[in-house]
Amino acid sequence: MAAADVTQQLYNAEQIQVLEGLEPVRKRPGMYIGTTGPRGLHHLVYEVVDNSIDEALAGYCKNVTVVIQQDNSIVVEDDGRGMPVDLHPKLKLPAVEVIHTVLHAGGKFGGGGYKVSGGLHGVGASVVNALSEIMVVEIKRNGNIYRQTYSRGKTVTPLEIVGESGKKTGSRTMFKPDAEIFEEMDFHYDTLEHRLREMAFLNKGIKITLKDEREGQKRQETFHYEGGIKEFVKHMNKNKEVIHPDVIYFTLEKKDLEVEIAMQYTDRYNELILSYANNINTTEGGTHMIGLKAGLTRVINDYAKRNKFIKDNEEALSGEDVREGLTAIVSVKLTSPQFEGQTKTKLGNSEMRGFVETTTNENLMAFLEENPQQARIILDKCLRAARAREAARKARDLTRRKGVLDSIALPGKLADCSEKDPALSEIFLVEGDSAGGSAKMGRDRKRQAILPLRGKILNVEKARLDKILNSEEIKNMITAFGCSIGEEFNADKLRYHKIIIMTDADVDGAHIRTLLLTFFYRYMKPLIEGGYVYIAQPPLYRTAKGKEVYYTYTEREQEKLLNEIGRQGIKAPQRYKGLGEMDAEQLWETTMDFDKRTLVQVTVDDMPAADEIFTVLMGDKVPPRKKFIEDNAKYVQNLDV
Ligand code: 0RA
Repeated sequence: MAAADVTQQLYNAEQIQVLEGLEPVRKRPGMYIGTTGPRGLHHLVYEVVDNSIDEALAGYCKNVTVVIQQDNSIVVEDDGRGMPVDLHPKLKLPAVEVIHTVLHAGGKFGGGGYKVSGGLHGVGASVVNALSEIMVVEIKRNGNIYRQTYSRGKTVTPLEIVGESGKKTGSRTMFKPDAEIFEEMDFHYDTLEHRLREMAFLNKGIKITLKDEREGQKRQETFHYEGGIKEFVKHMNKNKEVIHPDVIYFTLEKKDLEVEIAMQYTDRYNELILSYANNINTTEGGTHMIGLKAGLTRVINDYAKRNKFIKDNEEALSGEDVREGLTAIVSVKLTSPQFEGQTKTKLGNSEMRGFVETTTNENLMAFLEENPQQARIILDKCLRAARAREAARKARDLTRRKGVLDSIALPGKLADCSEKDPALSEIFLVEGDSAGGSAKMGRDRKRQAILPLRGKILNVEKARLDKILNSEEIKNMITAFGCSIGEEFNADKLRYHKIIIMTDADVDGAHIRTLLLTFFYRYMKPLIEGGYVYIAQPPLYRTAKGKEVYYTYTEREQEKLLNEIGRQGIKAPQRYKGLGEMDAEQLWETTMDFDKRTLVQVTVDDMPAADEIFTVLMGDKVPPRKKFIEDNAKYVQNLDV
């Protein structure tokens, strides 16, 4: 019997567990897809794509196509076996109908279906149906083309045979998200592109095509990487200087565990290690990450000792030393992943740690031994990092003696708040001494602290820790926050749960904001991940008519205001040039008042993308920076770098 036939028998409708209907999904969509904003909207696409990727991982499918259609509906098509259509023994419904109309139906939940399965929430096709105005599924299987239509979680037409498929098999899903549910209906090509490219890197050999058919935005790209995550590392390093030619790559599969690792050193000072479990970006790390780090530190030290890069009596290289400038990816696949942590993105399976560590030990050592020239370059880099770390330690000891890292003495420029509970306290990082002065006068002294920043802060992308710790502005921030940096970062010691960047709405302001975010991203990443960082939104215009004063925050709002109150009796409205033009009361009223202000929380959805942006904007290769700015001119008009 052919393999496909066997599987068809193994995975039939009987395995599909029936749990519950779809009403709860429409009542509380957030529970199932996180948000009803743009993120949740795009999540629908990933849910459908994940099913095709699962089919590809099982070895039955090579091509997946995603189309954004004219009317902003989505089509996902694959050339797998075609979704099962046989009747569910108890429900007497075709399996495909159960999959689309019953919550948590599908082999995934019955066990014994696919070996590995992605999807962070794993909510599947039924949730997409529940949140779609219309959904049409077409299946090529058994020589037939089947079709069924659903809407808002309910079946609209029975499963029908609508044609012949010959020998072809596959599944095609069209859905249009429900405008009653989602706040915004527009799919972003770039967002889908990022995730689909990532999927193609993580599942080598699979061909994923993304096509935009919308008027004025027509384009198409195919992501297909025979080299898998090896090419992912090349992609992440494309705007950096790599220090040795080969991406180190190895993989091992053993029973139900699978690991794939790729790494390459750059001339940078920061490390970028991404970890995935079943295609899910485990941003909180976990056992696979620990295994990789342990293996790396072990191997580099063993090799260094054996080849006399370090003497027996010398101190071993630390984990930080051997990771300086490293770009690496560890991707594991396993049958029953345990996701832990606050955002359920930390892999908990303990068997994975030893598995990854051993694989790293053996393969990385083999690479170093077979490539002595590259090994020397890598070892030199690690040794330089160790020496710099020693220098930084001295600098840190000095600064610590002065109390900078443990906030014994708060900076003189800081106007602290009197509140002691960090959850109720916030700190404004204010551009310039004059705005700083207004902010100090206008603030709520109990809960708001002000730290004025003078001019541009140091670009941490181009400096090592010892130099960074010599920067006055940076020292002030570290002291004021109280949470230290790098490996020593400790969120429990954070003195304010809101860190609010308040800069002018101009080119310089945007630059300072980017410099600050770069610093936080590279040295205090948990601040961003924890959602502690915000951007204040000062008004663009102040408009006075009679006794009334209006503040507006965007050009559009200003237009609307002028249409409403009329243009008579108003001088050509004054646009604020900077925060400094506002007096204390105005600054409070428009930007700092808890009840009236708007704060934008800084989040990083996509770590590789964020790394790329900071590398390009703050690094030293000019052509990619120019290209980035040209490509994104619409969005970052006022970003000068
Ligand atoms: C046969 C059996 C099973 C799934 C599929 C085919 C299949 C599902 C999808 C979803 C999108 N494209 C697809 N292609 C094939 C059941 C396996 C299980 O759920 O455990």
